[in-house]
Amino acid sequence: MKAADEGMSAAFGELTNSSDQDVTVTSATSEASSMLELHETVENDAGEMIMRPIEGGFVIPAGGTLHLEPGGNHIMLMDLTAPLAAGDEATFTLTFSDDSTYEFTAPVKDYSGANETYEGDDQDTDE
Ligand SMILES: [Cu+2]
Repeated sequence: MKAADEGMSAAFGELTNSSDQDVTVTSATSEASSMLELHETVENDAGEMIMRPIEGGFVIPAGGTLHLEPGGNHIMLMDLTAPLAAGDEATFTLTFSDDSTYEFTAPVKDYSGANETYEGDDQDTDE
């Protein structure tokens, strides 16, 4: 997770699917944010890179890995419940299309990137 005092932040990492079937992440929850969204980053008509909720969720291919990274797919923390400082940790729960869940803990790190513009918003995620 990217360190932030308030407002929005994002979580990045790798999700590996060791099964022989595609799986789809349909939602995420965390104590770190009252609302989370699954975002993709796309180019809009004006040629700007914007992020927006991904339609249908994150698909992790059978035997494959989904990379969550700045400038790409990521888990968006829309409204932090408390400041995220480097060294903190937060637990996330992913829900899949078959209603199964997966829980993991992610560390907070200082990171200067990941300042994509949110669709319909003139502000970026940075201070
Ligand atoms: Cu986002």
